[in-house]
Amino acid sequence: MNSILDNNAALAAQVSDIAEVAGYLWQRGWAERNGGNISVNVTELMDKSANNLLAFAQVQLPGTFKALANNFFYVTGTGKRMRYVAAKPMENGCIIRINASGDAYDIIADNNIAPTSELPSHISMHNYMRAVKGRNTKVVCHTHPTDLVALTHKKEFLEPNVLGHLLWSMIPETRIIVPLGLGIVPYNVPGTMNLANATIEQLDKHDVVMWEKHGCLAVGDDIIETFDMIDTLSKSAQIYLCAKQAGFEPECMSKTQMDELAVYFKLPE
Ligand code: 2HA
Ligand code: ZN
Repeated sequence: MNSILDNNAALAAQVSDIAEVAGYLWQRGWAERNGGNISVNVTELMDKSANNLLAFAQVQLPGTFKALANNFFYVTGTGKRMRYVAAKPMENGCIIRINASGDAYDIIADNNIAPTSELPSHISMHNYMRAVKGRNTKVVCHTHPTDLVALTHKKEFLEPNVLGHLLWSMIPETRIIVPLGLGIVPYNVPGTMNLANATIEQLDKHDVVMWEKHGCLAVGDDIIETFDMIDTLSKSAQIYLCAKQAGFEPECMSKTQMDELAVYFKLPE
């Protein structure tokens, strides 16, 4: 079967990175059944002929996302499993094109696979990052890291900055690789715009947020680096839980040690 990737090496390389990360999400045990979803803005990788591709069907979006007009995204498919996205990304995801008014999309390649049910929330986050934050982030990645989700079951960790600071204090890398810390979004029904809007509020200050008792969502410039942020936070969560399982309270890096890192690596405050 012909694929849109056949004559576009840059797009093929991007989809290959997405498949690589989908494999990591599965291997980590963060992507049971169809858990998690990924969208990546691939507009800069598309060639002009993509505009002539026939669409399978046009679907209305639940709003107008002007900053994404005429943009293209790779999106994992609804109900699709990450372990199969890893093996066959174009059979478990699709390329969509947002229309010129930013209020609808069509699926243009390779197959007529409906995007993740979280698409309206992903699109609203991509739009927010570009229109309001003025950033060219390309990735939204949502997954269910067991250790991080476990920590959202403790009420005091849901207070602003508590969990983020605790995870920063486990290992220097976390302060450096996730410099904007961790946002917390109270429990909401998955796939709803309530959850999306509460997430967007946190994306004002953070690139990674925890959804209480559900999962993690990260925005980033690059799918590999977006995965790395979640992976590093998960490492911190494992160190914390390992110490607790061994029966002691971890000492944690001190505020002075973390502030020193911020100065040395010129991290945002
Ligand atoms: O796509 O993880 O939150 C499946 C989910 C929804
Ligand atoms: Zn989820």
